[in-house]
Amino acid sequence: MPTFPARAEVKSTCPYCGTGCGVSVRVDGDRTTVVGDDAHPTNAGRLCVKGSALGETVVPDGRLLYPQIRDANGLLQRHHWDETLDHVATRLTQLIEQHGRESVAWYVSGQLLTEDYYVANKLVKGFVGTANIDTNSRLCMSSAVAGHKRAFGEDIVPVAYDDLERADLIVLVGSNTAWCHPILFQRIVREKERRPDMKLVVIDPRRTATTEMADLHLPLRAGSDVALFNGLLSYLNQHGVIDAAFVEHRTHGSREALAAADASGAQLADVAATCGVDASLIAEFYRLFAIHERVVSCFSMGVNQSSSGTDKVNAIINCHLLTGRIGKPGAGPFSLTGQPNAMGGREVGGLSNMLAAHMELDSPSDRDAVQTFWRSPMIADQPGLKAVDLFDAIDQGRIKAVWIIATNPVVSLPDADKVKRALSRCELVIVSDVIEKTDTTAFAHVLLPALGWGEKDGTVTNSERCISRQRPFVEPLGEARADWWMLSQVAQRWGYAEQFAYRNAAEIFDEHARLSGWRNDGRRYFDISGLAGMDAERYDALQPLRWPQPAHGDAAAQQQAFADGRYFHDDGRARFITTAPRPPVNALSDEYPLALNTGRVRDHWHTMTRTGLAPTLAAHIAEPFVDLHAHDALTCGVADGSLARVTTRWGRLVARVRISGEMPRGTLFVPIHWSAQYASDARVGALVNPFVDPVSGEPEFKHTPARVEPFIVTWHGFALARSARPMETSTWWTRITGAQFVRYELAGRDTDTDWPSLARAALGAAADADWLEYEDRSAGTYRGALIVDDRIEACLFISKRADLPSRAWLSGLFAKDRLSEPDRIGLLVGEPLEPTDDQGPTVCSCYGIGRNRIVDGIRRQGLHTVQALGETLRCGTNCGSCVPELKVLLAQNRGLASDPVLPSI
Ligand SMILES: Nc1nc2c(c(=O)[nH]1)N[C@H]1C(S)=C(S)[C@@H](COP(=O)(O)OP(=O)(O)OC[C@H]3O[C@@H](n4cnc5c(=O)[nH]c(N)nc54)[C@H](O)[C@@H]3O)O[C@H]1N2
Ligand SMILES: Nc1nc2c(c(=O)[nH]1)N[C@H]1C(S)=C(S)[C@@H](COP(=O)(O)OP(=O)(O)OC[C@H]3O[C@@H](n4cnc5c(=O)[nH]c(N)nc54)[C@H](O)[C@@H]3O)O[C@H]1N2
Ligand code: SF4
Ligand SMILES: [Mo]
Repeated sequence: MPTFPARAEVKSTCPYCGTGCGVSVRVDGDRTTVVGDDAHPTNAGRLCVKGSALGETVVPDGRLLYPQIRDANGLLQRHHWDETLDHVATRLTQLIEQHGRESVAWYVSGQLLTEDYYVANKLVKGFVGTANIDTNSRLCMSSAVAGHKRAFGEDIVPVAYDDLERADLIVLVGSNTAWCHPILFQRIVREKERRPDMKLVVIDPRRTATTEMADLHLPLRAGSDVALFNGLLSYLNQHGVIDAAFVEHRTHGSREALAAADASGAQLADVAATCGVDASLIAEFYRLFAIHERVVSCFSMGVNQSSSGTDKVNAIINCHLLTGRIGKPGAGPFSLTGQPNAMGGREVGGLSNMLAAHMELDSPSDRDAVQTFWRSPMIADQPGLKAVDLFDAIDQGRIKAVWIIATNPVVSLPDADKVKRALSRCELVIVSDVIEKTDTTAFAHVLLPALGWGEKDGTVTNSERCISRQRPFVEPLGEARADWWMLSQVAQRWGYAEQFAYRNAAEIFDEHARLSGWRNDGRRYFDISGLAGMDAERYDALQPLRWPQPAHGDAAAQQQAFADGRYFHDDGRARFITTAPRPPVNALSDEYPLALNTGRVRDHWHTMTRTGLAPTLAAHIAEPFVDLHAHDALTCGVADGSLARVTTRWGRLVARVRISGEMPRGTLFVPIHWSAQYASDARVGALVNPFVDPVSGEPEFKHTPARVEPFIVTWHGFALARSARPMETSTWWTRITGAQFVRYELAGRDTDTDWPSLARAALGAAADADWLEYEDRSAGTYRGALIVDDRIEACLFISKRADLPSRAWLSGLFAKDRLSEPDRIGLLVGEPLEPTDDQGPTVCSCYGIGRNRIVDGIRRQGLHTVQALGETLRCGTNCGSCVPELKVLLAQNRGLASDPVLPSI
């Protein structure tokens, strides 16, 4: 059992995005307070709202506590760790003996610590002898990895966060940085405030919180980035913006790349037509790029998650190579990593086509190096299956067993219903998770409880190659154990006790560090051998630092990658890659005329297994939605706030229509977060086409042809209740975690429901209960509130239309110990007697400031700047993630007099 030393304050790293902010944690009884770590180089004390709300997720709710094995009746039964691990080891051995080692697979995650990841990769590639271990980074970073390897000869990110502060132009391509890397975005915004001449260009089909802050927004057609950057390459060449010496001596392939770029991009009008963007906007972007020597091009999922993702990456890198704007302060292409340890996973070779420590699976000498170092009986010599193919192989019965660790593929893979089917057919599904009920654990034959954040101990590496410690600060719940421990236990049962004798994370990190220097001699940039030899105590005290950290040589001098003009292809030169634009694989049609784009919202993390627990985070966007252009809504016959069905060739879902004004015509946006645990029918993965990039294998998550239709219901409703009670029987529902209650949004098709009886059955009817009720059967309206000891216990509101009373107002009533008389009257009439009681939907999650309050401040109090709003209402002054939304509200309401207060849901 890992022992946890009691400390007053523990420094750790945020387990969400690849920004990798440092946190400082205090535990007081069962309350955990998380603030930014002032000393961390990434965030210097700041945190976004997800980081600030971490304390709300360090809770026992929903945790997977014990190992379990499914019995012959299909029921999960609790077992001892020893029995469970014996079972896992024996069953895997049986399957390998019967069907060969390619019949078993692992599917892991960029949310594993480097130490867990290292052990998983070592076990599978060196001791099972297959490379059938892939990771959710296939869905995320694999196009960037492939692009880096093609251009640089090694997967190297040559930019650091300081470079953003040194740049004169920052280009954000396919990145909603304001919501997905908030602290990084704030560093950009602050620098821009300090140096207003610094320019920010955002390239994204949608208008987003990020584009709100941009000098120039190019709303290009989905998938057309290669055309845009080929055009840029051609333009730079035409205008002589070239570092000729660098191109000649440090690169190869410029001539071919330029010829290909000219073919599609020599004429601005052609680029404008392909990208669907006004030629003048494109010309302005090209001009800005040409005149600024210090330019950083950041890119993330709008680039990577595409059937031409790797080419997009290289088309961007080509422009930096032509201008020699790489390996210098304030310049370079910058792949923003998504998950907290996406980078660490690449260090250990987590992808099925990589070996450990940036060594290559297809190099005999690298294989020999790794095998010798590991003292392993074998080493995989063929690339394993990539995520989408891996689940296809499970579906086809070629893979008989899969061990899934720290990822939720039933939600997050494309064609996700097929993933369900594959898992339901698979002979042995082992799942290690921190949460008991997920869409994926539902298919497990063996469930292994893992340590959660706050219990885990190890390291992660962020977007700028900074290694930082995640330290434990609470005792593990139940029998949860480290992922590396489970894997090592199975290895030991297979007779590899010596090679997997780890007693703690420090020993694993030490081995990882040593391997990085093994037979390296400067051939690989990834080298942290200087960190080898730390004992547990020094490891525990490890301060954040960037790699490389070689044992020999000057680490500080090597921090600026490529500063010496040396790349990692055999000849030491970088490569231009010839790229030709191609549209998304799956074209729009009459049947599916709209392009479905998927992505993230500000306050949720992926499949919500953790952020779904935090009331603060549920307040910003409570429900799954489909965002579309007003014209398309009209054509499809759906109205703002109503429910719509979205259908593709692969699947369908139902979500709330939102007409935000952010979507270009012909496109839809649906968030990725809602699983079957949180909504009846909103798992967007089921709709996404499974086409992948031919080089990286990364799926085309951002483009699936779809159609939208009204989803007809006869009633809408919602319920709030202090103790969770199932309201999951209606046709459509979403569950939302509140501070003192659980909330359900509901809709249904049945008529003649006896609402008073249903309310009592679903929400409780204690003998001393006092029900405040109003019903108008002919109008289809019902309002009922259960009051116990003057406190509201639960309520249910039903209407034929979606315009129900304000949830924000009702949430406020749950915070009160006693209801006042006006509150009671409000419940009966269905609206607050005093309109200021209704804050509206939350905009600033940190201080819980709602839209109505902000609009009121702008209109009635004359708060006409973000600063004035912050000074008076506090909104936007903590994490700052809502500043772009404040700007939109200011633009909409400045100059409008008081009243009417916006309606709200
Ligand atoms: N709040 C929050 N933050 C997160 C996460 C989270 O779940 N929630 N997840 C983390 C992870 S793992 C990741 S990978 C990152 C992802 O971070 P981002 O990549 O910033 O996020 P996404 O919302 O997936 O997509 C980014 C943008 O790409 C745009 N886009 C779509 N198609 C195209 C195209 O063809 N070209 C261009 N140029 N743009 C396009 C979309 O409209 C979208 O606004 O976020 C990390 N941070
Ligand atoms: N349509 C669409 N799909 C997408 C994307 C998209 O943009 N559009 N983005 C893709 C991207 S970039 C990503 S990164 C993926 C993310 O997709 P997933 O990885 O499936 O999402 P998570 O919800 O983060 O899943 C992590 C799981 O691990 C558990 N967990 C957390 N910590 C630990 C731990 O330490 N050990 C163990 N054993 N379990 C742990 C959590 O409870 C959770 O169940 O989604 C991809 N899918
Ligand atoms: S930006 Fe937010 S989510 Fe990302 S690491 Fe920092 S605090 Fe965590
Ligand atoms: Mo990701």
